[in-house]
Amino acid sequence: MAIIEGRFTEASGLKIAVVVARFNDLITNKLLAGCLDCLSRHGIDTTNESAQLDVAWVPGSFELPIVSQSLARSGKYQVVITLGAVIRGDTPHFDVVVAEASKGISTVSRETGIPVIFGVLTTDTMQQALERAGIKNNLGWSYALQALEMGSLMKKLN
Ligand code: INI
Repeated sequence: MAIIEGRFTEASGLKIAVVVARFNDLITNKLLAGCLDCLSRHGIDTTNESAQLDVAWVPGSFELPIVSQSLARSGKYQVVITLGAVIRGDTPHFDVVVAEASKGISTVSRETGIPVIFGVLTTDTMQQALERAGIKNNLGWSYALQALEMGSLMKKLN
């Protein structure tokens, strides 16, 4: 029996792209900070000179799939992390943006074979988003861990 699982400590050789939505950047900047902190503590070079990490900004979560697709297809990265925050508030736009972002991201992942981490917070209120972006817990950290695990796992499978 083979047990196939990813590790969190195989940063060397891993190249990661992070795509961040500028909409609700109070939240997404915090997610990005948590994400980079986790990557750095697991051995990824997150300095400005890094050859292991690139960060792309998009206007909103709706645009995460197209840019993830371009990065995944480039062949330069083993994992792509998306970061966004969609807050329901009073707008019906919420459902459209969440549906397009989630469907689009999973499609890119399956069609390119590159894991694309779904790091989009979907909350009813700004308070809930703040709690998940650092007040209680920073989910950016978890998304980074999931990226490391998937990068390592895919290396074993391919
Ligand atoms: N984009 C988000 O990332 N979060 C939101 O909460 C949001 N709301 O509520 O509208 C949002 N809208 C912008 C959207 O992602 C696109 O950038 C825009 O529609 C242009 O295509």
